Amino acid sequence: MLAFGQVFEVEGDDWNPLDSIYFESPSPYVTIPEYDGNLWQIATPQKTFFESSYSPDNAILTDSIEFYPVNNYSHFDLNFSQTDFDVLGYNFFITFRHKIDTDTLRDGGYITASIDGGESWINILDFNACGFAGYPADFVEFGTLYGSSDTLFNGERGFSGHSDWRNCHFGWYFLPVNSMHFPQFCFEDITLRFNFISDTLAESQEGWMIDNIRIRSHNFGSSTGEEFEPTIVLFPNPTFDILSITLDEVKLMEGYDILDQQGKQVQSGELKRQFNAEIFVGDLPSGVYTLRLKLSNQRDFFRKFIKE
Ligand SMILES: [Ca+2]
Ligand SMILES: [Ca+2]
Repeated sequence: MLAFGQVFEVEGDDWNPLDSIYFESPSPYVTIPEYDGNLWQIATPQKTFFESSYSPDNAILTDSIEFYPVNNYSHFDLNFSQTDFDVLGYNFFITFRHKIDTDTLRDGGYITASIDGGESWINILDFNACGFAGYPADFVEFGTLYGSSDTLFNGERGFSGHSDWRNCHFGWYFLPVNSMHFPQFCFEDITLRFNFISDTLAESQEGWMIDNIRIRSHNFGSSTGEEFEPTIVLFPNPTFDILSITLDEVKLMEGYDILDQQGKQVQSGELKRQFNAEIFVGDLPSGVYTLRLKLSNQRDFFRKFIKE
């Protein structure tokens, strides 16, 4: 469970946290496909170099006990949509902590992205394509990603070698001019795929471990107030019956809708509350839902939650 006030690091006051994945409870954004040889698992590390997670107790890693085998391909996905994050497509950043132990420039990990539902994938180093109304939504990174010469055995550029916990920080940057209410976005959905590969040569190495994935937007500041981006905490998440909503500043909540995964409205209501509110969701079937939160004099905000 995420706890209120739980802070593991400070990465700059001007980076708004939108959500976090600590791997201590199920996350609606994370998918680990099941197939033979997929090493990724969410677990408590029990290796020599990967002896502990960044935030206790769990991380996502290429097996919690064993060295990685030869000829492996493994992946997991992070799926984000505009119904999760209204800033998606023009001001959207990811940070994570990771540790790696592989055969340098042979085995390792790389991140690809798809904005067409998985039809095509591109290494995020090359993901610099979209623009909006003449303004580029450039991919940016902060010297924490692999570079163009960090080539793995299959020709992909990626992380490899041996390093202790490092931060990785990248995203898409678009300077808002007037308003957050753009008529369209560069992309409405994005999947980030974390790929791990190993070649035919056996090593006794531990692979790749990731923790504390944070989803952020940049706070550009505003005199108009239009770029208000609250931190909205849904708790507990997953929930069995009560979903508590807390804002990081006092705003009048007016109402909410709950949407299922097909986007169909399955519950709605008035709130007329400031700062925090509770919703009974005990009648919903188990699954992943999106809460659309309506705030007075603001656009709607969308957040995902899991009903157990
Ligand atoms: Ca953790
Ligand atoms: Ca190898």
